[in-house]
Amino acid sequence: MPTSSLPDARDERPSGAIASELRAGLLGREAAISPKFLYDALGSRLFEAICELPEYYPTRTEAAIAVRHGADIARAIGPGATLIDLGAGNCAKAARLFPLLHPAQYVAIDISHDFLRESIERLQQRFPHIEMTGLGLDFSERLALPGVVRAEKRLFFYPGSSIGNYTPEQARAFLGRLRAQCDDDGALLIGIDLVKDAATLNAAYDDAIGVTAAFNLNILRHVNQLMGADFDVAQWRHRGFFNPGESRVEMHLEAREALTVRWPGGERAFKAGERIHTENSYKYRQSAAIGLLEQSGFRSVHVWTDPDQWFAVVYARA
Ligand code: AVJ
Repeated sequence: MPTSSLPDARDERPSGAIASELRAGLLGREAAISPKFLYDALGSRLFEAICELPEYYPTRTEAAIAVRHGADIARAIGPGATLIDLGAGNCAKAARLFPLLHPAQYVAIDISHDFLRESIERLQQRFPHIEMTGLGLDFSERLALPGVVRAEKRLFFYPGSSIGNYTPEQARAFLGRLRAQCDDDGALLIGIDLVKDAATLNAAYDDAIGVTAAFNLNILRHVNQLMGADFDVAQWRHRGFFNPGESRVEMHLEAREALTVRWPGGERAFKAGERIHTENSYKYRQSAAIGLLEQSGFRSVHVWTDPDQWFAVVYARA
């Protein structure tokens, strides 16, 4: 009988640790907030809306690769995997793999625990025969998998180019931690966004109707809630642009006027035009993407891409 456990392993860090991480970021010479804090319940919904935008090419390009090469991908992986979905969100990408992949167990992990709970409840009704577990936790610094997660044939699934949120150095460390949790049959199926022209990238991260702006600004509401800060969203504007020197898109929030943000025990003054860095989204050349996986201890890397070479789906064996 399949079992389904709902997101219960909430972010295991005490809320004090989250507040001190946020404080350190806000007090840096260049203020920063980690992109993982974009995802509260509203942020997860806004990200779903971004994925529907005509300008935001990654989701539909990755989905087209999965449709076109799904049979090949499934053949490479084989049935009976322990499918571990990192940053599962609405679980839609994994759900489309189920009929091809026939996983033995599905483990969905996301920092946005309430959103994940609703997603996995819906999914368990659609696929009652697949054993499912939801874990509401932050896996960015360490990945502590509870005993319910099978050790055999783990397939870490990291779609959407979320790896781009890490610097290449951080990405190698993160992927190395996944590799260390694989047995000999373990593997990784990952989506990696590729370098392309700046106009396409700029439009994707600064869309015409302002959904990405809302997604970025919502981080301030979430931070207010997490650390008791008094950010006034109306005092900030969204910036999203490609930085070719670093091969990454950057998102920032820019102060519209001079202002001071206060929280229990501290404050930070911002000049007009001063920014908070909220996200990096690194874009790789295909050769660099393969190198990243090999340097993390994965091997026999197989790459599928779209005709424009905008996005890569990569399967790498442990
Ligand atoms: C979920 C990290 C892959 O970097 O494209 C979308 C997040 N930020 N629009 C990305 C995002 C702005 C997205 N990832």
